Amino acid sequence: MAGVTPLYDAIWDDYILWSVFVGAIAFGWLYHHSYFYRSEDGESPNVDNLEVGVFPKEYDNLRLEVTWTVLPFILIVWLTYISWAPLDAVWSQTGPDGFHGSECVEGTSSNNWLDENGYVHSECYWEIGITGQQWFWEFDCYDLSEDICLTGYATVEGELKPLLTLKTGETYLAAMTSIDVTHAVKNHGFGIMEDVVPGQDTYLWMPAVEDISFLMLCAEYCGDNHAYMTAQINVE
Ligand SMILES: [Cu+2]
Repeated sequence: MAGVTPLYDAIWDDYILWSVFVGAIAFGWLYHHSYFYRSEDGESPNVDNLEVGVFPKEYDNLRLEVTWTVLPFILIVWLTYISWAPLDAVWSQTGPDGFHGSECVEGTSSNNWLDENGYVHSECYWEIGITGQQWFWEFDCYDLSEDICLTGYATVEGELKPLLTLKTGETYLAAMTSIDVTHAVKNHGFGIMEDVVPGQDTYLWMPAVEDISFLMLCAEYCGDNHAYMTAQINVE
C-alpha cells in the first residue's frame, strides 16, 4: 500500500510480515496435525479413549503452554509499541511545538519535508474544511488561492463525486464536522483517518508530500449509501 507517509508504510509492512509469519505457523501446524494424526482405516475412532466432558489433562505440556502464551504476548506488546510511535504525528498540535508550525499566510508555502524517521515537517499549514452528511462529502477551501486548494467534481466509475485538488509540498489541516450522523474520513493516501461527529469539530492533518490521487472513503457505517460515500482527492 503506497501512502505519502513512509511512517505508516513501515508499520503496514511490519504488520503484514508478522501476520504472514504467525499465519504460516498457525495454519501450518493445523494442517500438518489434521493430516498427520487422522485415523487410519479400521482403527477405532477413539484411539485416545477420550471421554465426553472430561479434559484429557494427562496430555498436558506445561512448557508448550507457557511458550504459546508468552511468545504471542511479547509480539502483541511489541506491535502495540510500534503502533504508538506515529500518534504524535497523527495528533500533532499546531504552533511551534508541533510538526507543522502555524497557519500559512498568503504568499508563503508549507515546504514540507520528510525526516529520516518518516515524519513530515512543515513550515506552516493551510486550513481547509470537510463536512460529512448522508451520503456525501463537502470540501471547503475557505479563501485559499486556487493553486493551493481547489474544489470541484470528478466522474468516478460513472458517478459525479466531490473533488479536492491539493498542491504537492503543502500541508493541510482539515477542520471537520458532520451535519447529521457520525462519519469518518478515511484518507488512505495519507495513511490516516478521523471521525466526523455532529456538533463537534475534529481535525485531520493532510501532508501532501508527493503527487498522489486516491478515493477518500467513509469509514464509519452511516446508513444505506455508506459504501458509496466517496470523494476524489488529487495531489498534484
Ligand atoms: Cu459512512
